[in-house]
Amino acid sequence: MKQIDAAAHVRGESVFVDDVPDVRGTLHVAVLDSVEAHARIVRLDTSRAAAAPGVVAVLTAADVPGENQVGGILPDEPLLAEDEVDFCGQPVALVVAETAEAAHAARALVEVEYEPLEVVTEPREAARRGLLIQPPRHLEAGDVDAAWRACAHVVEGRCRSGGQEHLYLETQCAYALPEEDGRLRVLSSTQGPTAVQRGLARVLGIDMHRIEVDVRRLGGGFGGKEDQATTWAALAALACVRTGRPARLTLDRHDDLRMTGRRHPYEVDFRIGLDAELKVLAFEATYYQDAGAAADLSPAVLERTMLHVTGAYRVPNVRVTLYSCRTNLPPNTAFRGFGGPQGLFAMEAALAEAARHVGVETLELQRRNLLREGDAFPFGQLAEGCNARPSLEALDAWCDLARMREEVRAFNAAHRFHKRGMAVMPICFGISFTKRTLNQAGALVHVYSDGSVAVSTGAVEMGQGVTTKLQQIAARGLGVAPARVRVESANTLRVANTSPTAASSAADLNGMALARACAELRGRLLACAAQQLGAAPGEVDLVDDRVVRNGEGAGLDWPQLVARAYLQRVDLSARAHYATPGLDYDTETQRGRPFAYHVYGAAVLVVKLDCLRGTYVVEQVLAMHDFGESLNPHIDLGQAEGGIVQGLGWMTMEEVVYDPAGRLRSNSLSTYKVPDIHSMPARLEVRFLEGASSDRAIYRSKAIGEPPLLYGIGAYFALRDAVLAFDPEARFPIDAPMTPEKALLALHDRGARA
Ligand code: MTE
Ligand code: LUZ
Ligand code: MOS
Repeated sequence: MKQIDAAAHVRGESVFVDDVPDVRGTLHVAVLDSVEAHARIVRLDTSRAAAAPGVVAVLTAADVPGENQVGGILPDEPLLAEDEVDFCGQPVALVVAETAEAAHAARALVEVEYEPLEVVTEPREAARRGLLIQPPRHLEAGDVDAAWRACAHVVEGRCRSGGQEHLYLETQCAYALPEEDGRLRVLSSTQGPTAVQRGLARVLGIDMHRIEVDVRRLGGGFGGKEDQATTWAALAALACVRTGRPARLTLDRHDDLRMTGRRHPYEVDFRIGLDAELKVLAFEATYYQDAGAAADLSPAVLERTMLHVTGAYRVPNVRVTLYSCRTNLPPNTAFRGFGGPQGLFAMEAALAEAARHVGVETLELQRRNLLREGDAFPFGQLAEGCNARPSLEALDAWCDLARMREEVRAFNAAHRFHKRGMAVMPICFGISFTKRTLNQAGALVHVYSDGSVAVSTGAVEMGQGVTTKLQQIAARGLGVAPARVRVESANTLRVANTSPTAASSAADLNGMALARACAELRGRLLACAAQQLGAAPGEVDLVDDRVVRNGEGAGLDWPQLVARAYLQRVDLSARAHYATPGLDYDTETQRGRPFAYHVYGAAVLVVKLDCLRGTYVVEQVLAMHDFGESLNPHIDLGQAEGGIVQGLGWMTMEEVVYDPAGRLRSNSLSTYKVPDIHSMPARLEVRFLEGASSDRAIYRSKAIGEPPLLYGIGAYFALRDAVLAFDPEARFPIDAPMTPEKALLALHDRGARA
């Protein structure tokens, strides 16, 4: 089945928040943000802006009726700045006007006087000063100190991976409409309808039942709207309750780039030890996460990093310490992979350094240390249904990695100024929110008397195809044609207490709740059918829109059955709830089972580097991926390809640059480069690992949204391989992304080697 939104998207008919026509009297909101990264506000004068043409109100922190606070995990993030600003881009005041143009024009008339304070933009510097979001996290397994003594090789190093801009096509936006009795209806581009509902209740000081949040679809989220959509919905809602009129807020691209957070940059110091057989015996590391100026989701991201420090490998002795560092930058947030990619990057860096030190191929170390069935992760969970080795073996059988290596070597021997590089990237990603509570979902199904079906869950469509999958799940669960099923918007009135669409779990969790609701309805309808046909309940079933009895058509189709059930006063609506069983991770002891299961796979990447210019192309990415039994192979392939390219961007060209004053330099799409059609690998192929299935997710499928991004990490190490082919003595920091500038320095900067 095709992505059901596809046709409407290409015709421009799909409705996003900005496409919803303005209700009469709608006002427009522009946000004035801080131009200082850290400062005291000594004067804030809104009178000139308030007097400007078209302006209806100018609002500041003093106008917030409830709590001026949007921090989800820690209460450390004011909605509007009070007497201090902590990052450039922090909202300070709102201009509410009759038109968006008037609001933007008047923004410049708000007068703010700042008294600058000391700015910290480096996570290590923040850690040195004790500027931490929370006490450091620490995870230990085995006996690292004893293990070093048994090591034949011990290698130390450090690495850094950079931030990444979500660059959803639809920028952050919300539309708040006042209703009777102090009620509010909010259209929000959010991954978390309930998070927005809860956040607005807090900021406005009203009950959650007065706030309806409705989400039809997003023009992309990628984690950027898991938590950070709340701020913009709250600002629109604030304008709405303060003026009593509908209010709309849409960030333009520059505002969005400047004001919102990104993927967390990480710096890591590591030490890795191997025995004489090249088995990794010990891994010790310190992680410095750049959280930005407020907690946002950083503690959760840090936890996921901690649970991914060993990547797809078995490491018996581990000791890691992780710091979440408070800097004067916009709060960083969820981004596809949620700290997992940063963990895997550091492990690959350690293996690559160890391989170079020992003088073997990294692939040799990877092969010898990949997880096997039943191996323990450092937090105690066992690798079950472990497809780490099967994925690499299947990749090898498909591509012949030794032959590929030979071809790279031959090319490099024949070319002086062009070098190819190759890397294999095994992945392992835990599925479930690490916060146990979030692993639940609800579904509501109505069968109307004509046989058509309407489904509601908390799942938010953001291009990943969850709506299509839910439609398939409902059709399969009821035994009807998919065309009978309509998946409705995610709406807090229909399904309450939803988890954000995140952690790749939307189809797993909502799909399971939906399947349960459908099973309930199917049972009721089959009882009705059996009665009608005078059959025993076990004899009848629903298949392809009709009732079958002992495998034969029984002369009763779905609409007839539904009409009959309605006449008989059978309840044609059902709701169900699902909570992932078996999760028992204890954050105190840091032991137990945080994940329902892991997703595995292996990819090989080949790059070609122009050693005079530092420019390069990613020529091939071939991935053998563990999809489980895919719910929808078309959608899942799209997710894999999109995730891979987003990972390539993170590792190669997407460079977030702040100056020491904390001002964003890569503040537009001319200075922040993302992969486009021209940077697609000439050969990008993803295959389905055979025999993969999971008994822990809906219809034996596996989550797909985030894991494939991790293959992109291989691009960094393939480029490193190419640099070392040009100059085996090259010394350069492991610092992703490997932009062409950095590649050029790695190739030629003698100074860096001193
Ligand atoms: N695909 C598209 N097209 N757009 C997106 O915003 N977000 C990704 C992934 N794939 C995203 C996407 C992220 S970060 C997650 S967590 C998952 O989709 C969420 O959806 P799922 O749980 O249905 O996989
Ligand atoms: N969000 C979250 C996530 O709150 N917890 C998680 O574990 C997670 N993992 C991936 C993406 N988003
Ligand atoms: Mo995805 S980072 O879990 O929204």
